[in-house]
Formats: sequence, C-alpha cells, structure tokens
Amino acid sequence: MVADLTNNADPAGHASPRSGTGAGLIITAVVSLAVLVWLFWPILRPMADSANAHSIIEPTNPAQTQSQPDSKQQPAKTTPTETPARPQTRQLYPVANVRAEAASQLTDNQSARRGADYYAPVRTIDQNPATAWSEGGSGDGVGEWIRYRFAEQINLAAVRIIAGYAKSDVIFRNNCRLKRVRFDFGDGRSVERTLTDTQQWQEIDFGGAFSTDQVTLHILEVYPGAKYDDLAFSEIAFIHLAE
Ligand SMILES: [Ca+2]
Repeated sequence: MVADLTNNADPAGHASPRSGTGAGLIITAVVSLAVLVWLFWPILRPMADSANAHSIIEPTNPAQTQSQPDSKQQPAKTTPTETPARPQTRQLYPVANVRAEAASQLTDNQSARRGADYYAPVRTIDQNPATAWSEGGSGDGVGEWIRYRFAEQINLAAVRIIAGYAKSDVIFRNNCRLKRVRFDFGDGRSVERTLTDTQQWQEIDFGGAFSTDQVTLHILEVYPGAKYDDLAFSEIAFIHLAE
C-alpha cells in the first residue's frame, strides 16, 4: 500500500507539488510587486507625473512652432481684405476713349477747301500740335465751348493744354488763344483757371480729383489774335487718378 501509494504518488506527486509551487511563486511575485509599488508610490508618482507632463508639453511644442509661421503669414492673409488702400497715381487718360464736340466750328472758304474736319473739335485730341479746333462764332471765341466725353467715369485731376494754334509761331500769334476758362464737370461743380500765353504745353491742376464722365471747357476770355478774331487751340490731354 505504501509502495503503491508512493508509486502512484510519484507521477502525480511530481506534478501537483511543482504546479502548486509555481502558482505560489507567481502570486508571491505579484503581491510583492504590488507591495513594492505601494511602498514606493510617493517616489514613483512624481516620475509618473513628470512623464505625463512631458507627454503634454511635447504636442504643444510643435503647435507653438507651427503658430510662428502662421503668425508670419497673417499679414499676407489679411492684406487682401484691406486692399482699398491701394494707391492711385496720376495717369494720362487715353484720348482714344474721348469724344469731342463743340458749340461751333470754323467753316470758312479756306477750311472748306481743306476738308470739313480741318478745324473740328477732334483736332484737339489727335496728338498733333499742327492741327487745331477753331470756333465758328461771330466774335473772338468768348462764350464758345468745347466738350469732352469719356468712355467711363474717371477721377479727373488735371488737363494739359496747348492753348493756341501751334502750327507755327506766326499762326499762333495771328489767332486768339485761351486765357480765362471754366471747366464744368457735369455734376454742377466747376473750376475757373487763367492760362499762360505760351505755345508750349501747360498743365491746369484742378486741386483735387473730380469723378466725372465729361468736362466742358467754357471760354471766358482770350488773348487777342494779331490778324484774326478766331479762337483756336491745338491740344488737350486729361490726367486722371487710377491704380
Ligand atoms: Ca491737334
């Protein structure tokens, strides 16, 4: 019996005492680890906190480094929304976009031979100082007017004028030249200016820009011609404010 028990117990006895010992070791190890963690928690906790804190800071660093280029790009992003500040400069308005008409036009025998448009209003915007508009009134040109219509609304700031018939010195002196003129802008506002008696270009500044699609030049006074009482002038150009 004893031997049987011993023999029977051997195969099973090897297993059961060893498995019991293994389970006991695992339990002991787990309990010991738990106890160690519990005992050293005051020491381990700051380490755990610092590890957590580090993991929180790390994501914020890239965020901060990304925010720097963003802040640099902000002016570029906001600039287009503030574009009304784009500066306007004085520019010559294309005469191809201007139409001219006048109260009258010289149509004497000499001009008739030269062609119906020889003294037409358009001669003041053909960019040729040797051609001119000449009024066809009975007097020296006072009371006459010439009007310019633009293809669009422009901010008219000034005009440049050759105030007489600049084909030659003699022709310039023989005909009347612009002296005192009034510019009407079509909205009730007007500007009066006295011009210099010169055959060269002169600029008449309006002291501000007038938003208009037309301007009418009224002749208030002339420099008298040495030979003729006809008012004539060769050229006008328009300066507007544009981007
Ligand atoms: Ca001309």
